[in-house]
Amino acid sequence: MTEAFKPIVYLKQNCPFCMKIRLFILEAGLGAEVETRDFGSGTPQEDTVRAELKDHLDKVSFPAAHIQPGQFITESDDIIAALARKSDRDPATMPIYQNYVDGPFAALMRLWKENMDLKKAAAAA
Ligand SMILES: N[C@@H](CCC(=O)N[C@@H](CS)C(=O)NCC(=O)O)C(=O)O
Repeated sequence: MTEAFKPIVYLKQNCPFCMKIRLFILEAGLGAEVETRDFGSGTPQEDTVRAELKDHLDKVSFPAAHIQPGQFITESDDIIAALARKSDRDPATMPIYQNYVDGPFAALMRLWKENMDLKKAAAAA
């Protein structure tokens, strides 16, 4: 990434989607080229971040990124794809990132879906 504009990523602590971005930035060595706004849930920092983003996104969710001047995006996969394009990196070749996505992250998503299905079944019973 050689352009003057430094992308900003907004990351909530302990958010599994945000963890994908953290690992990608670390493994790609982009720590100096991407600014990270890190905040905990329910903190004053979260209020500041939400106030900063609310006029730029239809719905604020995390991770979020100010990816180009005036362009804000959400969705972890879209943010990683945009950062990868800008920095000419390929996340598919990054073993730590890929291990997280295919391992703990995928397991978490499966458990989340199973939990939703069980709740629906319990509510319908
Ligand atoms: N599909 C989204 C899911 C993101 C998501 O569900 N993030 C949660 C935090 S873990 C969120 O933003 N919840 C709503 C909120 O905090 O306002 C992605 O991959 O980025």
